[in-house]
Amino acid sequence: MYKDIEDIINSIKDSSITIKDIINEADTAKSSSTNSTGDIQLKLDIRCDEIIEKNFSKLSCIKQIVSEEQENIVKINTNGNYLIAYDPLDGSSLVDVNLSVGSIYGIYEDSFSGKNIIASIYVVFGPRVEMVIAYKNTLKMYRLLNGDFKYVQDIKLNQKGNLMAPGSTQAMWFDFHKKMIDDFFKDGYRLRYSGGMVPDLHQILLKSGGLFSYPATKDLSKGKLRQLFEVFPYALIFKIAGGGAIDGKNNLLDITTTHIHDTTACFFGSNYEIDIVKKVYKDER
Ligand code: AHM
Ligand code: MG
Repeated sequence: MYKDIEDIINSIKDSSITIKDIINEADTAKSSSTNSTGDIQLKLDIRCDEIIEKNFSKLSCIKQIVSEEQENIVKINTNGNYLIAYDPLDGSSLVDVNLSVGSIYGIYEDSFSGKNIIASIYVVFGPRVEMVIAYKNTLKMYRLLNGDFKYVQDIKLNQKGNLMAPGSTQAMWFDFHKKMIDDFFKDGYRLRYSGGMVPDLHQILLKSGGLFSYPATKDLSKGKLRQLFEVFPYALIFKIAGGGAIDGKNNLLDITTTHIHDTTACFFGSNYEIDIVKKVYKDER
């Protein structure tokens, strides 16, 4: 089993090295197509997706893959053991303003559902390229140096942090949500929100805690972020980091997925902040 996971990690390393070059050089113009959520795809999204798919297709341990950029599941090997859901380049429109972006991968067994996720990996493309791997109760960070990913540190959250990343359109927030976020700021929390969940969550993880939220809103009753590609991978990461990941009331990994592109409200943070969210959301909605 470990050999399979190692093969998957090596495939992601290879893809990431190519993606880094593409980000540096690529055309960030819009393509003529939209993805399954209706976003206009950048040529960059499509190229990154193709690279990842090509590399995963070489691995016999993979049964199926599904990308945020594709409508359907792609079958790789009927006898494979693993299913991988991935977002090839999350926040890709930020490349044009030279902010950090990232790739997110969730590795599942048996079926694409939160309870079956066994490992997750994200890669941040910023001034540096860093990879974080959550597997078997460990959370390890690596950095790309001279063509290779070198181990840097394990990641652990404090019980309480001081960073706040409040997502979505504030005009659409419910009043109780707005009051909760305002109260965090009154309590001294500092705003850290770039609009890219990978660097925003990376900052919270590395600076010991806080809260990232993408709530249900008046216009999006199930939030924006996708369960399989974005939410479940980070839910596993925050669990292993010693924090929490909830939809307001329930643990994110307990959510039932009915469609591969389902979204959900989500909160990721250290325990102190997650407990406050639970208290506020308990009596609402
Ligand atoms: P994308 O998958 O289309 O790139 O969108 C996902 C991104 C996340 O990285 C980020 O947290 C969120 O969208 C920001 O959305 P908003 O601008 O509504 O806060
Ligand atoms: Mg995304």
